Amino acid sequence: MLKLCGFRLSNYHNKVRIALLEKGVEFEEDEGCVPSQDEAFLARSPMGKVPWIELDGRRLAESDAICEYLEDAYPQKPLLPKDPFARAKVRELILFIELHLELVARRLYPKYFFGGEVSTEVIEATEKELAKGVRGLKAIARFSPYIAGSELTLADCAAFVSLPVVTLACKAAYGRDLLEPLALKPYFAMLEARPAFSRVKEERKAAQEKMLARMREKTAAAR
Ligand SMILES: N[C@@H](CCC(=O)N[C@@H](CS)C(=O)NCC(=O)O)C(=O)O
Repeated sequence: MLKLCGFRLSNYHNKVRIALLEKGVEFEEDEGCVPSQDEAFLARSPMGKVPWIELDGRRLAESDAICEYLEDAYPQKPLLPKDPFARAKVRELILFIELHLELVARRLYPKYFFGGEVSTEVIEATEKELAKGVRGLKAIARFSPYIAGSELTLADCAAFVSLPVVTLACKAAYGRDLLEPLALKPYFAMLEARPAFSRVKEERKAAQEKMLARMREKTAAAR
């Protein structure tokens, strides 16, 4: 059986989980895979990242490659349109969400999520880059009602897991949500009405609570 490896706080892991659940693919999950540059980990995931999938002794990394594989292997419930141009438009949306927004916002995470340092120059430059990404996504997103149009697609899976993290980072860094012009609230509420989306969101929350409890225990033990 297909095995998804990663952890439930990862937006990329959760994107693949939603796609699997929406498509009704049976899978097992190894949710204890925390990114690492250790040799043993790199032997399973060459970039030391999550997620990846394992199937019949083979491995596949990169969430977009995994989602495309799922689309080819389990076409029954499609998450990409049939028309080649419409398919490319969905991929364009995913790139805007991940490359021009989430990966840009990620420069802020060391300071605002992990208690590290990020220079003022980087914080300011990131704000400008994010504004460009928001403008770009607003220009191509349809929200009618899904982000690519009338059908649910992989772009909705990507938006649902990545854009809230960008919002969190923006609020922490700039005191406001740079994604505001996208007016995402009703769109997310619509997606959350779907069992796959709400389940992944709930399980992400549970994983976060578990991690925070573990951290509290560790701090208490160190005192
Ligand atoms: N492009 C990759 C990104 C995966 C990714 O960055 N995952 C994060 C967790 S959300 C990770 O493994 N980070 C550890 C690292 O970058 O070393 C994908 O789509 O799968």
